[in-house]
Amino acid sequence: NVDYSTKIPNNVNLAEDRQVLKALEGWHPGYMDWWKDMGPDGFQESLVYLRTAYSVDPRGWAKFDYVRMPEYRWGILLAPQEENRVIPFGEDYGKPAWQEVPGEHRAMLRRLIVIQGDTEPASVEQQRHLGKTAPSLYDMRNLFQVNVEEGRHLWAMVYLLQKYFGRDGREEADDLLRRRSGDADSPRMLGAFNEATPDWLSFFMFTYFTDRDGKMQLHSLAQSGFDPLSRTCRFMLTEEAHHMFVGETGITRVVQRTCDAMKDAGITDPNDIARIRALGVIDLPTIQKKLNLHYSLSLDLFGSEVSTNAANAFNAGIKGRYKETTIDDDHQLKSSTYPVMKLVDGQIKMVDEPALTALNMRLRDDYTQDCVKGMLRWNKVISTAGIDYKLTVPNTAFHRQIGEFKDVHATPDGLLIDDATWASRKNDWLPSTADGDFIASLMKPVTEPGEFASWISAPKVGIDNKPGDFEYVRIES
Ligand code: BYC
Ligand code: FE
Ligand code: FE
Ligand code: FE
Repeated sequence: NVDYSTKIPNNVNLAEDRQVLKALEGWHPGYMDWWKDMGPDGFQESLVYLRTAYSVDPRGWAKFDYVRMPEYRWGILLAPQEENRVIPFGEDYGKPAWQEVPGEHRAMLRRLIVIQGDTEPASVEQQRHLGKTAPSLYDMRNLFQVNVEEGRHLWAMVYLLQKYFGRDGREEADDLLRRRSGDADSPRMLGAFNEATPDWLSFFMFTYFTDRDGKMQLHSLAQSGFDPLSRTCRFMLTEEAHHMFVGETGITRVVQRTCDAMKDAGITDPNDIARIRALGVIDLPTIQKKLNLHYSLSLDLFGSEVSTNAANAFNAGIKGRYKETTIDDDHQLKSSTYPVMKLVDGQIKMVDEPALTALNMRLRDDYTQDCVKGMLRWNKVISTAGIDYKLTVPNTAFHRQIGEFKDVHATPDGLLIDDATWASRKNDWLPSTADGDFIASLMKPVTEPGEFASWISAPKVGIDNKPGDFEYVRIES
């Protein structure tokens, strides 16, 4: 059900939507220029064993084959239209979902689509140098799979902008190719997307924690009363699952390798850092520091705990809650409250706020629960190895740049501390320059099929059930 006859594969009948097809075809060369400048560095000619979406049927939407990334068929894929779908929350609760942009919510809707769209190319930019230090061809392939799909997510938002927002939509689409992650003059819109992803441990943390913000936000937008946005996000979520798989299994494999090496060397103390590092693996406390960094950066992506933007988007029927349709309440939040973590007289306290303004906090709580679930696996590996150590998410107040705690310092345990204490202890909680240098020293590329770098164990199963020594990337092509 996907039309591959047009230059832009799609299931939205672009062949008969000439104006939008023309707009997208006009945008295409700029996208290709961007991909060549800012996409994976050094591997544009390599053949990569990638999956390409060929339908939106959850069972079997993908086809695997060797593809040169610039020839990847980035397409427009929306989940099927649900018959008689209604707006599931807000002031227009129960009315038919919008197939066109409701005029009074146009600016808000455009803004959310632009912000969502902006993160997708940003992550590709952040990760563009990682191919050169991939710990295996398997990992390299997964990186590139994530990258082409983030590229497709950009296409998904650009389609909405060009189809539904006319001239200003086209301008926004052009701007999405103009901004650059970390650029001083024209940065990406959200904080975490201007941070570096310097090494593969960061990449795995990013796909675990930051792509998971993507999951939560996409779930909220999938509830949208604006049906084309909802359908787009529903399909994007099926791709997102793989990104988080890459993060979860990536960290599991790093932890596994560390524990195995410690066991082989007869080391039981996880804080025996010099000896552990000498084994060519990453010590658990350093993994915890990276976790602290990426988790706290990702919490910032939820915006302020108390937000009128969030309340307005909910009232408008534009952005709902995680699993909105399964929540048993009025879906309007007329009188309910929600407990919000706040700074009151220099102390961290839970305060009941109107649920409507506390929606960012609620989504963030759902996010934290989701994060913690996958982490059980990492801790299982550690405890099975007989090592007394536990990875945990830091307190919400730790290392924040957005929201209630942006002006204070807190320990990972949530103890408020002064500037001097923070300055002297910071390197115990966040990766230091020395930690970064050590990790960087391990980032030696491994390109022999079936082989893995010293600091990460092999995956349990291959992609598309391929054997362990499968050549996922043919670098010389
Ligand atoms: N950095 O009321 P507030 C993904 C701004 S990730 C910089 O507190 P609001 C992916 C905010 O824009 C998912 N600025 O928050 C993952 C506002 O500015 P204005 C991306 C920030 O609006 C991995 C002001 O502060 N999708 O897909 O309720 C790889 C006050 O805002 C930040 C979305 O985020 C920040 N962290 O919520 C690839 C969904 N936080 O208007 C992809 C769409 C806030 O005063 N976006 N600000 O100039 C949204 O739903 C909302 O915009 C936010 C913020 C949740 C981000
Ligand atoms: Fe994405
Ligand atoms: Fe990051
Ligand atoms: Fe993603």
